[in-house]
Amino acid sequence: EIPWRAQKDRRAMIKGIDHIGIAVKSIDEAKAFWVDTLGLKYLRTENVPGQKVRVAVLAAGEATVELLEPTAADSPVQKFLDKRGEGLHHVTFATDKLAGHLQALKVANIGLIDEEPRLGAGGALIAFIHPKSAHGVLIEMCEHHD
Ligand code: CMX
Repeated sequence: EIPWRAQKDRRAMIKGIDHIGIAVKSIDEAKAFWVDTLGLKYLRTENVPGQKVRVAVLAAGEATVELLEPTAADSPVQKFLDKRGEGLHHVTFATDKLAGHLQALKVANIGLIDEEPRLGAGGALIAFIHPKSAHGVLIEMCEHHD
């Protein structure tokens, strides 16, 4: 049984969808569909060395779509492309007090890829929940400080 206070804390954990990550072989090629055809506004491309990806950020209302292109053979996105091909890679929820929420998730026996927040795109703090603990979806939690 989840104590009342813990339940309340959990309801406050997710503030909204921050972005949806799409694994692509080439950002340049994928932009032809996502930007030129679908009309999402291109905002910027950045390198995220800690995750071995290049990320193109596209505006989609309150949220963004991130096109993820691997920058190394051992990038998690390269592994995903090899195994499954291009497609939906992860969903990212905005949160605050990320470190505290990670502790609560760990206590609840949720499989965490990152037990501590780490640095992601745009200088945000991020952490991943393993898809095995999330009904087959790779979930990222992110905390912005801007
Ligand atoms: N979505 C859903 N399921 C996924 C997945 C994904 N993105 N990636 C892997 N899986 C599944 C696999 O299909 C596999 O399932 P089965 O055992 O049923 O076949 C299982 O998870 C294990 O996958 P794997 O190929 O053996 O890969 P690893 O365990 O080595 O790595 C993961 C998987 C999720 C732990 C790894 O990709 C990871 O650490 N990801 C977090 C970091 C990341 O993805 N960074 C890139 C984005 C960075 C950014 O946005 O800035």
